[in-house]
Amino acid sequence: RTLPYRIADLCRPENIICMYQPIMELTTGRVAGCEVLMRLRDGGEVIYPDKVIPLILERSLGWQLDQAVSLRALRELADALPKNPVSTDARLFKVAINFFPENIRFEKLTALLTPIRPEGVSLNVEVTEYGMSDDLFEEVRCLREADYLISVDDFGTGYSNLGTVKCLSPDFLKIDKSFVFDMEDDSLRSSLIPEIVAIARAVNAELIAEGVENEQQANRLRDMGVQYGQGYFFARPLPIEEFMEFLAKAT
Ligand code: G
Ligand code: G
Ligand code: NA
Repeated sequence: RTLPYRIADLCRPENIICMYQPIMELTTGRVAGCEVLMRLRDGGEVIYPDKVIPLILERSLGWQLDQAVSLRALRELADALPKNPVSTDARLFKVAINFFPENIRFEKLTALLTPIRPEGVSLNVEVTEYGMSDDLFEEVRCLREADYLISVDDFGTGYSNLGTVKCLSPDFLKIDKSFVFDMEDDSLRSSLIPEIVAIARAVNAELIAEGVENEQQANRLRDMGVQYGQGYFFARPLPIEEFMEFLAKAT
């Protein structure tokens, strides 16, 4: 059977794989946390989100998936982190999880996450820029009051303006990787990074650059005032065991 017909099966917990991509503090080189990125197991094959997300949304499986990913990731981290020396400094450790915009509801998310939130870990809820809407502001305000961190993902690719970002009042803006990729040839896009830095300052958010693939990018971003970086230069999304090895080496 073709993928669309198997999608509900693939979204079941036993087929969910969680990968962890480190997020680095650019000034110190320390690991600030990670982003959880899901993959689906299809027999011997691994399917990536971009291929299945449209199908998942079409079939209203978004909540099933976000729940399964959170449960899996937080269980794996709760098992693994205490065995790793960095866990002693875990208050600094931020775990970012992606949620579909319709799942960013205070009641729904806290019911799911409160019982499984590992000790000493800050949970960082990622919402894509194009998922931002008026009814999200109140949900996000409640989540922040309950000590959740909020990141706006793919920032710069949507249509949010200073006003929307100010209303949302996120902790982090994630600079979309397309801006970082274009840095070398000083394109229009990369010239916008200072503007993004200014927006972040105006709304009191910190910046995470995505898609950092080399040292020059990391250094330039740091010099422009971007606090955090994520990308292949530091590490690919890693399975939990390899992520723990990365943490052990980084400390
Ligand atoms: O790992 P990859 O680059 O293929 O991820 C692409 C995008 O898929 C991510 O940027 C994120 O927006 C989305 N994504 C990955 N994992 C999840 C997840 O568990 N839940 C949701 N809602 N989106 C995810
Ligand atoms: O939706 P979001 O932007 O959060 O997803 C990040 C995606 O970008 C993941 O699918 C991840 O695999 C991918 N990614 C992470 N780091 C890099 C990188 O340095 N270069 C490229 N090309 N992709 C990356
Ligand atoms: Na994301």
